[in-house]
Amino acid sequence: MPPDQSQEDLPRPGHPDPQWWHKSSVYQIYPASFQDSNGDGIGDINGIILRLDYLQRLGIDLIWLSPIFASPMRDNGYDISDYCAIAPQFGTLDDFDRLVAEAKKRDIGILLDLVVNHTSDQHHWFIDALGSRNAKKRDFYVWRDPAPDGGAPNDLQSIFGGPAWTYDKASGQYYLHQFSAHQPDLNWENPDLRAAIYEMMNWWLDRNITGFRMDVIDLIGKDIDHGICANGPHLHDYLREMHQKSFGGKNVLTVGEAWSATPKTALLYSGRNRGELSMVFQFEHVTRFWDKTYGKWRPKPVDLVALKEVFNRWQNALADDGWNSLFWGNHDLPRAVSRYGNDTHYRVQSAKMLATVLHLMKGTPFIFQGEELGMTNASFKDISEFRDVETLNMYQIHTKAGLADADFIAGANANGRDNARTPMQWSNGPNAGFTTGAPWIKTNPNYNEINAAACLTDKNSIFWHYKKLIGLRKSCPVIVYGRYQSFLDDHPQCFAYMRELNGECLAVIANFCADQISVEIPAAMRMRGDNLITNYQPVSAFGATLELAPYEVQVIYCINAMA
Ligand code: TEU
Ligand code: CA
Repeated sequence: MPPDQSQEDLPRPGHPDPQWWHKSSVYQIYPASFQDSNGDGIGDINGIILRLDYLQRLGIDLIWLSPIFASPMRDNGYDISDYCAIAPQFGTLDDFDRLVAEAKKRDIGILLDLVVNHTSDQHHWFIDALGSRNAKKRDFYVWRDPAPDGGAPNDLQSIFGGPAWTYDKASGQYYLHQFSAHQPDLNWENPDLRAAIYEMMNWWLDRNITGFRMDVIDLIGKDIDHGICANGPHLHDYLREMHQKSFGGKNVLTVGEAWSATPKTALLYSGRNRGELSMVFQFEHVTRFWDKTYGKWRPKPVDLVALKEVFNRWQNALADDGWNSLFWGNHDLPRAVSRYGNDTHYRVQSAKMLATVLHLMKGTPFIFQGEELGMTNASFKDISEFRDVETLNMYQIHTKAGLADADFIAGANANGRDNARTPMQWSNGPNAGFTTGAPWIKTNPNYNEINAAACLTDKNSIFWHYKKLIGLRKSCPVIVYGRYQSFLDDHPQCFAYMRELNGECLAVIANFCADQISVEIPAAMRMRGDNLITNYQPVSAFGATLELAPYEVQVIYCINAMA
């Protein structure tokens, strides 16, 4: 939540352009799976309002709300049919206004999900555009003539599988959809379309939201005739225009989802004099461990040296300009503790370790619902249990091509999007306290053990560890602005780094494996100070060697170590 102007921080050493969101933590809510309030098995806005006290207790500053707009829900709301209406299963505009007001009372701001690379095929713009080349809204979408053989204009594939072009018989042209055929791409080259989007953004900004998460924003500047989808030639022009025409000067947070982002392009989006976005989500720590041919459906084990190389490169590249987002998971990714930690023998220890290593880096941390409980991947047995459009499409494609059912399901259980979408586990009551009805997607049976009620009563739980990290970011400038330096880059089990700001310093040493290890500590990290946070018994000094238990993390804070 942005502070009132009068309380605005004075510029502090360590950053030339301090922003209120530099010390914020964001919590992502996937509305269908968070809290059902009326027993229909689907989470809703009133359910979120019921849980605001819980979020306030956790200490987060902002909620990123995945889409809540009118939608046929082919892609759970990432297919919007009316940008200015709320999906009836989620509630009403009044409910939404109440959510904003109730969240504000708790110093929590709301970020809406801006999905403007595409709409639903049920959006009135597309319904108008379909069928005639002269339709008023025809040019709001991307149409091309068939190839000479009558087939698709080119062989571009949709991200959800199959061709990215669908034929409209009535008008004799194909329309582009980088996702499912029910999600036609908008034509950002059309200035009227752009104006309509900015108007819609301003309509929401006037309802007192605190910013936007921007869905696949790197796809809007495409040059499809030259085969360029992501990071196209017009992307940054559009983003600068969007900034000027909508949120610029409004003191909001904007984060663009950009699978194509590199440290270099991240500076174009988030550089302080660029007039574009606050930050982007980059995915190198995710895609680095995908298979070259089968992508996420055949995941590779996470290699710590490669993982550190990614984080270190991003921390260093955005040290003086731009800003990092920090996250392990979201609604498209597997559960953090299952992917990067150890959800069988060291679930609690590894979840706390992962949180610590990430939250003490420079950037704005994002927590995906249930991550603060150490929720784990779902393990579905049969394709009928999956709900995600991408998983279901890919199942058809891969099994038709000869992949065994069980192999596909193993891949989906490791990396599929439904892992993140099982209901939030509130208690050990029926359906984990998520609904009194039948949940739209199966609850993870481990809710008896893993749930919010149990975490809240156990002061050693993952929840309290997250709360502590969120609080530390608010009270320690070195966490927000300190210079990052990595150590032991080639060590296959240990993640080690320091942060330093005006003589204050922080040393973080973590064991990423299930063995006890003995680490030789680099000279610069040997120090005595206060233990800031740990998941085992606190140590207050790093000597020449350090014994670390499985997934142990130790953080020491001291003043003047480097002075
Ligand atoms: O995701 C973008 C996206 O490309 C993902 O679908 C991801 O690449 C995929 O899971 C990899 O296999 C955003 C939203 O976060 C996602 O939920 C939507 O489905 C998608 O855009 C379309 O709006
Ligand atoms: Ca409901």
